Amino acid sequence: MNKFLAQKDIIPFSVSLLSGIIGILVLWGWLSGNPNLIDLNLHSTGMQYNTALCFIAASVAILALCKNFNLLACILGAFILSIGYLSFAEDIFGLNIGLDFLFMPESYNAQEPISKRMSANGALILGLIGTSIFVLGYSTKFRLVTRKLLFVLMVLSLIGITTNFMAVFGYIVDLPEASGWGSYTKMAIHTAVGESLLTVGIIAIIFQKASENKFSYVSWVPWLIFIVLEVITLSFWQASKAYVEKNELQQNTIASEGIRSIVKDEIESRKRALGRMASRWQVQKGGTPYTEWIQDALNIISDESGYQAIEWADPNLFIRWVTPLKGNEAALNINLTKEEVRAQVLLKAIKDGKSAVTPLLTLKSGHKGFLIYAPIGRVNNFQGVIIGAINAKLFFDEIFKDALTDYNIAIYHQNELIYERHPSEGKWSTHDSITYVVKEHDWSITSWPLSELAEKQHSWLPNAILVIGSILALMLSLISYLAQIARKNAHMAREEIKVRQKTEQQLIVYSKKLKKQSLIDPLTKVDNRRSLSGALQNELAHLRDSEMPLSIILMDVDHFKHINDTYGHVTGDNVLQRVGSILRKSTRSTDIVARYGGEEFCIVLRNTTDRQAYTVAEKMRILLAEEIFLCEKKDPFHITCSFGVYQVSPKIKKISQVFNVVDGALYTAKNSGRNCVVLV
Ligand code: GH3
Ligand code: MG
Ligand code: MG
Repeated sequence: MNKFLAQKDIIPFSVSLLSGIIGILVLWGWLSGNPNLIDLNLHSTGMQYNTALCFIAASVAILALCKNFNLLACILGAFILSIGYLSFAEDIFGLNIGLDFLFMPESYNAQEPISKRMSANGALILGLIGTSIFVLGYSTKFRLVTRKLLFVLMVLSLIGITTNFMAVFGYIVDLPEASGWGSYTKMAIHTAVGESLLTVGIIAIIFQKASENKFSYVSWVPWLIFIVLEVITLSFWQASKAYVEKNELQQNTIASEGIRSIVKDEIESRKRALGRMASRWQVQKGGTPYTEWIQDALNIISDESGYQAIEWADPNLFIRWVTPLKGNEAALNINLTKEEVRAQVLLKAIKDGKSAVTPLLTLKSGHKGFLIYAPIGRVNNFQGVIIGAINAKLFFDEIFKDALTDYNIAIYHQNELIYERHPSEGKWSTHDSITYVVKEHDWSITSWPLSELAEKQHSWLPNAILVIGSILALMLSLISYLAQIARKNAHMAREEIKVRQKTEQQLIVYSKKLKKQSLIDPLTKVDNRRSLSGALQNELAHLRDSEMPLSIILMDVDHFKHINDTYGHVTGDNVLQRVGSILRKSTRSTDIVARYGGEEFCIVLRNTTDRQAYTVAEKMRILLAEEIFLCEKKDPFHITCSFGVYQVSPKIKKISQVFNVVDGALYTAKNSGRNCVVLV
């Protein structure tokens, strides 16, 4: 890597390069009037002019943060956050402060506008990006970077990146934008991608600042996991809600269309039936065979539901017969021109020569209903009119008997309820109901799902997503928190074990040292009396069973008192040290050399007979006698030593017995003029 592009800068550099390119291309699209650059998938959700400007500013700002041009980053950050938050406020409060055109050259206002307002969430996240850039620049410049501050910026960035990710995801799975979060996910796809890139750049810089300041970000992890999962959960919750509502609306719309077409079809079919009856009789000149009229009418009544009566009015528009007559007597001899509404429809039907339907009215029987007029012949050949009087309640009851039984239906005529199915279900909720106005009859038909169906339609899925997602978010962040604690504890335990092991080793070394010290004579470095006793006791215990001889030499420096007196105690000590070392050198490693008392030494020789021991002692005596000792300011001098030698009898059990015997030999040596070896 060269000096300009350090390894740590690779991520911020590349993301700012990419988002910068996006910004420049879109800006170019706006300036050159190329909608393909502004709106990639041409659904009128293009990247806005201001967004493109902010993208360019943000990519420069991220580079500035990398290279420590903190003031520049602050200025650009302030620009971006102002545009982001102001656009967000415009969106949320429905304002227009002219921000959309502020930076746009005049001539572009005239162009066919793709919506020029940033989407609310796009604007909000741009605000967050601007804030992060500003705060990073400011805090670095004035050395105010703290771990908490970086944590907060990290949270903002994660909210930003997850929301953008969900917006991109919304495009991939084609989330609806009708309701819920979905309406906010429709930012342009390249806005979402670009904002994600910028956020990644900011996160990389946050990590840089954290490591520059040696902040550990490990403890952030549980929080960050929670935030990411919760934002994803909320997005899916809203998206699934939007989906469910869209489906529900679709289903209910289809049902309502069905209901409306049933009404229309049924009325049309009645009009046609009466029309057929009328056309059959229009060809008959002269009188009307009453019985055949009646038979025709009875057929229609039995075939089609809801008829109160079928009547015939003569060319003067007086009703001349009614079928069935019973209960409808009041209609006979009525002059149809007397009532305005009826007359209007009737005259139009006669004029057009086509069947026509009256609005809702009160029939002569007192029931609510409507009339169908089927003229016999046209105006110039007018022979009267066939009238179908239909009882509205019976009619609707029949036609809706088997239709869409999951839905409630209410039909109004000029705000008057004329029919309702399943009235026990009470009022519909405006949310679920769909109303159609049937203009020609002046009816409005409202339908809405019955509670059972509504319950089915109101899927539990969105809430399940919310609950499960939130629980997952909580659990995973908790698990990562516990894992961190466990790791920390394990680390501490390992450290403690290390310390203990070290201490134990030190203790072992120390105790070995102590043990050694307790068995060694500090002056001469040969074994001390304690060590000698232990070893000798051991040898005596095995002596009986062993074939091997054991010999012992006891040695005493002659006239040592005189040496001390003549050359001083320090020289005396030196003499003792030299004697010790000479004795050690003139024995085998299996032999024991020990300081028995002041200037007395004892040598235990394993697997050695008294004769052999004698030879060893003699050799020692000569070596010691030949050794020259030096003393400052005095002449060099020699010493002599006396030796007692004894091969230990297997019968002997106590050490004291051994020493008594050998001491006797030494005593003899002293008395025999010293500087000699005496064998027991
Ligand atoms: P002899 O030939 O009969 O053994 O005469 P001696 O003077 O050697 O015998 P004695 O037992 O009377 O004196 C031993 C002396 O050794 C007495 C004591 O001061 C001296 N001595 C004992 N231990 C040490 C020691 O550690 N360092 C020195 N410098 N002198 C010691
Ligand atoms: Mg002595
Ligand atoms: Mg002595």
